[in-house]
Formats: sequence, C-alpha cells, structure tokens
Amino acid sequence: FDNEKVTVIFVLGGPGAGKGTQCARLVKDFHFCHLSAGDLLRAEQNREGSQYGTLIQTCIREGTIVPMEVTIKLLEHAMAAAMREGKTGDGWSEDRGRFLIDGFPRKMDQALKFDETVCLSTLVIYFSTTEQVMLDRLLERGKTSGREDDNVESIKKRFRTYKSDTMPVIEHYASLGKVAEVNSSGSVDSVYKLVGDVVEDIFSGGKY
Ligand code: UP5
Ligand code: MG
Repeated sequence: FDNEKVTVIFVLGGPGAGKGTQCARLVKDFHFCHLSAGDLLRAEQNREGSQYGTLIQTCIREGTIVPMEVTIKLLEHAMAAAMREGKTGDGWSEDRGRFLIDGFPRKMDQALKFDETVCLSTLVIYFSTTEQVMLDRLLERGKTSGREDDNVESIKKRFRTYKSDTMPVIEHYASLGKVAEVNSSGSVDSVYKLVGDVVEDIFSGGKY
C-alpha cells in the first residue's frame, strides 16, 4: 500500500488492556477501519475449509503467536477489501484509508515484515496498565465471552508471551519516536478522553 493513500495506526497493549473497546469508540469519532488481528484469526479459525483452523486454535489457547504469514495475509486482504469498498477514511479526505490495526504486530518479525511488505505505520498507541487490572477484566469477560483463552491458565500464558515477544516491539517503535503511551487503568470514558486527544493531535496537521 502506498503511504500517500493509507494511514496505519497500530494499537498495542497487554491482553485485556482495552484495545478493542477503545478502537470501537475511535471508529465512531474518526471514521477508521478497525481491524483486530485476533478477530481476523478467530474468523479464519471458524471458516469452513480453512487449512489453518487447528493451528490458530492451538496458538490462541496456548497464548502463543500464530506464524506471521497467516496473520499478515489476513490483514492485507482485509485492508484491500476495505479500500475497494471505500469503507475507510471518510473523516478527513476522500482518498485516504485510515486503519486502526489492533493487537498486531505482537512480535518483532511481524513488525519488520509488515513495515517492509505492507506499509509503514504512522503511530503506535500503547495502552498500559497492570496485570491485575487486565486479569480482572478478562476473568469478568470470560463469564460470557465464550473466548477459549479467557481462563486463568491461558491468560497467564498470554501475559508471558506479551512480555517476551510484544514488549520488544513496543520498545522498537518507541526508539523510533512513534509510540504514544496511554494509561488504560481508568474507566472506559476516562481512557477515551486520553486516546481521543492523541488521535486528534495526529490528524490536526492535516497530513494523515
Ligand atoms: N474493559 C475494557 N476497557 C475497560 C475499562 N477502561 N474499564 C473497565 N473495563 C474495561 O477489553 C477486555 C475486557 O475489559 C472487556 O470485557 C471490556 O469490556 C473490559 P478489550 O477491549 O476486549 O481488551 P483487549 O485489549 O482488546 O483484549 P483482548 O483480550 O482482545 O487482547 P489480546 O491481545 O489478548 O487478544 P487478541 O484478540 O488481540 O489476540 C488473541 C490471540 O490471538 C493471541 O493471544 C494470539 O494467540 C493470537 N494472535 C496472534 O497470534 N497474532 C496476532 O497478530 C494477533 C493475535
Ligand atoms: Mg481485543
């Protein structure tokens, strides 16, 4: 994708930090196309005839990372479809696609590959909070979510992978000056105030 035509914002943060919740709010105010890598993987897992179903299911339950080829292909297809259907970017200019890519890249190899083969990201929004907050939220959600990874054993493994594989990605983008850290411990509304300002700032120059 041509960086003149698309703006990509990565949304990172630990399991249950609030990525999906805040992205849903940002979509309403800023007309992004929101793509959650986890949601795309879960949809692929359930797609009839998918050759990756079992692989994805195992990775998600074990809190490990699905091989990047699978995830990047799903993201690229979803971005292309959104561009084709004109589902993005009606907020500021007609011809720019604005994407919030949620829960990706979670590992350095994915980050480098995406930058190289898909497009460069403009910004990384990093939702930070404590493991206790994340655990409480996920266990609460687990009562009704039906997500196979919302149980204590899987959550512990997700925390481990997050620390070993995803924190280095955040540090990498921080060293490039691309990370906006947002404390996501507060209420949904108070976190949204913080993140809304960050996005407002990015767009106020008219460049993205
Ligand atoms: N909630 C949210 N904000 C709140 C607030 N401020 N106050 C109180 N409650 C709040 O929120 C989680 C829960 O908390 C919800 O019930 C919400 O109402 C409440 P949510 O917004 O869903 O948090 P989010 O950060 O999106 O949590 P999620 O569980 O989706 O994060 P993960 O990063 O663990 O999950 P994801 O779907 O991204 O990935 C799942 C798995 O897929 C990974 O473990 C991995 O195995 C695989 N994967 C890959 O292999 N590669 C990828 O690139 C991506 C995923
Ligand atoms: Mg999510």
